[in-house]
Amino acid sequence: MLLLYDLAISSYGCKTRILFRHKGLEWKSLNPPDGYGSPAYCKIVPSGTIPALLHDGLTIAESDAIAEYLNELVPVPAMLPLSMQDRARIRAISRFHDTRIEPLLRAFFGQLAPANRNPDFIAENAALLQRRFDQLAQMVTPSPLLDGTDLSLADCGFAPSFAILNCLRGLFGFELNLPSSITTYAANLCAHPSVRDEYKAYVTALDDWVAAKLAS
Ligand SMILES: N[C@@H](CCC(=O)N[C@@H](CS)C(=O)NCC(=O)O)C(=O)O
Repeated sequence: MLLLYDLAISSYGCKTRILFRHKGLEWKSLNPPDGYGSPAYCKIVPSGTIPALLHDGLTIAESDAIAEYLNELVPVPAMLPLSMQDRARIRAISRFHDTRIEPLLRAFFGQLAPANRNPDFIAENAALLQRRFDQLAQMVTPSPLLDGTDLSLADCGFAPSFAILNCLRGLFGFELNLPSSITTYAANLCAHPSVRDEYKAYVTALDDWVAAKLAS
């Protein structure tokens, strides 16, 4: 049995759930006891982060490590390309997403409560995000996904990030010209059979979470 410490609103959890679906795996999501980061949860997962996978005596955090583990556990459909160079390229894109794009999206969360809003911060963060998406467009040629027609490990994290981006743009109205190749990629990714239901569920969880923040 695969157990995942997770919450519906977790973007890295969503990344992992897309992988489960693509691999045809059944899993059970568990709420971290007392919430992520809590002393009770840190006793199980020392970093306190979600997602964390429990399987066959292994407890492992970090979504990319979980993704590689699942890809080895169930090799078909393969989510890494055949050649060593292409695998390195896909891993690099996944790291770029997790370390350069997602943290900028997350940085907007502190601006949700109307009383905390700082227009300069929002504009500056949007400019940084623009730079990262322009860089992404230089490093990838989606056709239609990052590794051609096969869903790869690098694609999974982008789905929740596109949901967050759509939500934040609607809310804050900041300037961002997503390169056209990335706009097309987002549409293709979110319509993929292994992604679309999880994407839809994530949008619902995100809308509920944002509504609660706006009311706070
Ligand atoms: N690098 C981690 C990031 C996971 C992460 O930041 N998860 C958030 C929830 S979506 C979290 O646990 N935040 C709590 C914390 O950073 O202490 C991964 O890829 O799993």
